[in-house]
Amino acid sequence: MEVLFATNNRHKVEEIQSLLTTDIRLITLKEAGILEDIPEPFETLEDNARAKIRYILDRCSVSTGFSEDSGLFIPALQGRPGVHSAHYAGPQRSDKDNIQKVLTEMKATPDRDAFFQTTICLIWDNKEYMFTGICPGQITSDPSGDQGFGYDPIFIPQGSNITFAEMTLSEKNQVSHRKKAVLQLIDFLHQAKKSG
Ligand code: ITT
Repeated sequence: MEVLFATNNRHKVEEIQSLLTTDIRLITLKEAGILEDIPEPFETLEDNARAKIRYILDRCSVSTGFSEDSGLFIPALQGRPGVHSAHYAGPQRSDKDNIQKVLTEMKATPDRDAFFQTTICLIWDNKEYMFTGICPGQITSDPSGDQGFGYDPIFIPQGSNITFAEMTLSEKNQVSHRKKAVLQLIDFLHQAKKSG
């Protein structure tokens, strides 16, 4: 089974591809011949995920696919960076600048709780399905590790004592928000394949 994944983020492709069973192959935007940036103008992950996959399906000959929108939510910062995680420090989308902005805003904050959330929007047979995964954890006071992407160097998932960026891909995949959402997607695709 081939499914289009509407993202320009190569780390997301890598993480999700490594979670999929061998009977599901991702078609990337590059393979579909789409190289443009996908707009994500809304204030919720659900609305942005829906907008991304609809934008891409309108532009290619494929009728089935999914997108995901994700972000880091910090209650002590009233939920920021949230849906604005990718360009929190500005349009240049620098992971380093985003991390620095979060650490500066949290300097005097003892409450280090945070969570990552991924929301996947699948369009299948003209219908829309949403799958959500959450990973709770804590924000460190300094960045540590060089694996992964985004805010991985400052996020320690619950039950661990190292950051996502100090983990291998398979260690991160055991507990990540993305994995929790992808497992629901895989379940759905397997059921759909059986019944159709
Ligand atoms: P697409 O829209 O093309 O899929 P993107 O990078 O713009 O790619 P999002 O709009 O969903 O993706 O932004 C999510 C941002 O949240 C991402 O750029 C990171 O800064 C952060 N993020 C999401 N998941 C993360 C993870 O597993 N580890 C670290 N940071 C993550």
